[in-house]
Amino acid sequence: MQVSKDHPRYKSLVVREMMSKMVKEGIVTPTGMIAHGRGEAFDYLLGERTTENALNAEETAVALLLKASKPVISVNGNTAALCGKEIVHLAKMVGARIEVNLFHRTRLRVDKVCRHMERAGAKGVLGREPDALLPGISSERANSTIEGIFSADVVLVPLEDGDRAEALVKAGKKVIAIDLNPLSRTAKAASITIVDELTRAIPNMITMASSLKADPERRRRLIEKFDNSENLAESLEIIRARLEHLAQEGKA
Ligand code: PTJ
Repeated sequence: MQVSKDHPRYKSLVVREMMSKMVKEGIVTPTGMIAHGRGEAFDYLLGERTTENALNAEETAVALLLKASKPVISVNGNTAALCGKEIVHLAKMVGARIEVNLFHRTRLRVDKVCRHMERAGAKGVLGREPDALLPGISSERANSTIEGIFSADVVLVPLEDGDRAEALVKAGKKVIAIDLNPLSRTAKAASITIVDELTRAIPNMITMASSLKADPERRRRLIEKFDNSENLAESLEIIRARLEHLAQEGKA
């Protein structure tokens, strides 16, 4: 489909076209389009911008990744499609491993997503040969690797709503979620929830990683001060205030 650049939702339409191509290639699962649509709806409510509290969560998340001794970035189909290259860049900046972990898991799909990440420059991608099961997870997401998520101390989990974040926290790990829905189970269970659109959040985090690397004192303060319940409440308040403002405009 040809998308006109003058269309008011040009960027959104281009991303949708790319995602639907990725569905045909088997990288994004068909229900990944529904997940994407839910994300777009929440982004609309948040004003399609990175909020102050999201920026703070992003910076704190980078501080935590830099502090970690075994950080891992978990990648699913949507994440690989939306920002594979940027994930590889961030992983290099913070010294994290990349593990492909899928909800709709088949060997073929895992291999396709791993290859997609390898084409984006990733080395040593984990996930093709899971050798451990994370306890307390009812889905295929329990499959993990001992080298990666199973023994990680900090796990970055972009774009999922499920029982894995809670199970990872129960297993003693710090979990960083990236999720536009501040009400999702993952958002509530995570140690740090970045309520921002993935393709805005990851480039921000790459930039932050350069300056935070040289500033251990700032890293320490960010981690010490962060409170995820407050952070989520701020996102909800932004949505509430925006809806109120729009409702008043509608009346005027
Ligand atoms: O590739 P698979 O098989 O592992 O499947 C991946 C999906 C995304 C289909 C699977 O994890 C899933 O069904 O996810 P959910 O339960 O729909 O949760 C996705 C969450 O991510 C929702 O809370 C969305 O609001 C949020 N989300 C969607 N797109 C974005 C997003 N958050 C940030 N940036 C986005 N671009």
